Amino acid sequence: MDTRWSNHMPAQRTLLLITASSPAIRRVRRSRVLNFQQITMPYLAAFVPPEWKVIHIDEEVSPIDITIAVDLVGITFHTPSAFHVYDLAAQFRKRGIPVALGGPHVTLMPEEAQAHADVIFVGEAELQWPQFLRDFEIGRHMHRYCSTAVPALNAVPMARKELYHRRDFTGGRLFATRGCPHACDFCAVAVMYQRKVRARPVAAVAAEYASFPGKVVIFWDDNLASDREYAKALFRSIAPYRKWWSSQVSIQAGKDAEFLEWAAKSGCKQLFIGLESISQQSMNGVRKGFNRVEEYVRVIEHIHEHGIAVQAGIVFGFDQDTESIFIETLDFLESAGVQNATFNILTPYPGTPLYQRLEREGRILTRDWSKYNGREDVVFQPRHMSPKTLLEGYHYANQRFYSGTSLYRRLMHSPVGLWWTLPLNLAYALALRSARQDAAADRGELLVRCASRRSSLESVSAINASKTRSTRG
Ligand code: B12
Repeated sequence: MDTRWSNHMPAQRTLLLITASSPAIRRVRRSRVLNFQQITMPYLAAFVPPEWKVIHIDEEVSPIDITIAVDLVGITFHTPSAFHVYDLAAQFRKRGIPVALGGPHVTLMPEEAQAHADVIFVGEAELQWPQFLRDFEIGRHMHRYCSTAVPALNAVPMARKELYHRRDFTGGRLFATRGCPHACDFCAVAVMYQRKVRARPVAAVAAEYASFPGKVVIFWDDNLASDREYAKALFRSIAPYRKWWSSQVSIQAGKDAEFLEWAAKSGCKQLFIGLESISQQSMNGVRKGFNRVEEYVRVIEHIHEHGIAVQAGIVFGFDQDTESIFIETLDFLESAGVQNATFNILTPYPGTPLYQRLEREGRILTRDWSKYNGREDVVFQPRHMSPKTLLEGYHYANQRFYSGTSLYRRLMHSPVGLWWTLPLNLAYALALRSARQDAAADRGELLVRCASRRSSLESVSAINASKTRSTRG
């Protein structure tokens, strides 16, 4: 129990909520055209009693004034921002302002986070956060609140809209379900939510969906297809609002005609699918064998047939990946006519089974969490290539995917949503180019030259292809 804050509390208390994003992760993510708003803090604010004044600072939008007069600070953050947040926390605590930390990194690394905070929240906080605020008000709070049971989401409030700050070009964001039934080795969600999938009542989700004044809505669900019957009921109830929406789903969604039919009727314009890899061995190796690579083309076509675009989540660096994976993946994405892709370098987030295995095998190269960004740094020793090759292959993938030729091949193959996928692809191509120029300037170089890397990757691919041919022949 901590009783330090009970005295001299003003009648109205002020709570500062921070959505943290370190300068390093902002630099890494500068090529993202759409920088989506995180829900967490506007949502947690909805649990705060009305006597509190709540301020939300989203570091993607504005810097933090460390001299601000507040009674309590709450910070949410991902692993790459951890050191930055510990620094921020230290500055507030030096001024005698208590700091509460929560979010994925805290849940996965509680001992580390505890050393930098007055109070930490391990796991989901729907029950513990209001409890803590009550404890805080009477000056008797604990240092750690753990969610002992996963909370039901039957009666959770809508996030406070006035606390959204980012102009992310969407009209609204919400979540309908939480959790995912799968246990992929690299995914933090499986550890955070213990594979327990829960859903908000359809009517409550539909009411929040309808309450957004904008046309485009994002469902920030881990896997909106976790419970497909629930999802279909939800789609039927949001269809009358005639908005457009997108969400993340597992590959099973693409095999379910009724799911896709209702998704399309209710305004779904794009589905993000974690295809992860076109190597079945790689998928089997990280317990994502339910992704059947031989089904990818049919699944993508099926989604396209419903007028829905596909954004593929792709990860490079699995143990079975060799240098040819980059070219082969891009060949696949182009021939399948995928509209958008998010490429990631495999990153073993601490607390995941992947991290534990690589640590046992002595393959973790750094514990500098700021490098756990999945975009600019390789933090482990890949099995069949050097970290440098993995990084170059990742850059090659981005550059080729957003090149004019690739754009033409992909969008001509499937012109689904061409009117918006074309400008979005062009915007990404421009953003990537300017990010490359900034990166080159950061490093004091004139130009980042990937052309030579491309030709060397292509020669590796050609050698592999001829090897395969000669084996077959
Ligand atoms: C939406 C989302 C995004 C959005 C917005 C996030 C943002 N920072 O702006 C975008 C697309 C921008 C994004 C980016 C990234 N993301 Co992301 N993202 C998600 C996703 C799908 C949903 C998060 C969400 O809104 N959940 C709903 C809210 C209500 O839940 P919550 O945040 O967990 O909060 C609950 C508890 O954790 C707790 N809580 C959280 N914080 C706090 C703080 C306090 C004080 C308290 C009391 C409680 C508390 O209370 C809440 C209620 O229970 C999650 C998956 C997931 N389910 O977490 C991945 C996830 C969080 N992302 C992840 C990653 C890796 C990233 C990136 C690093 C990817 C990249 N390579 O660029 C970046 C980092 C961006 C950044 N600026 O830091 C990982 C995090 C792993 C980790 N160890 O940190 C996750 C878990 C995905 C995964 N499968 O592994 N992301």
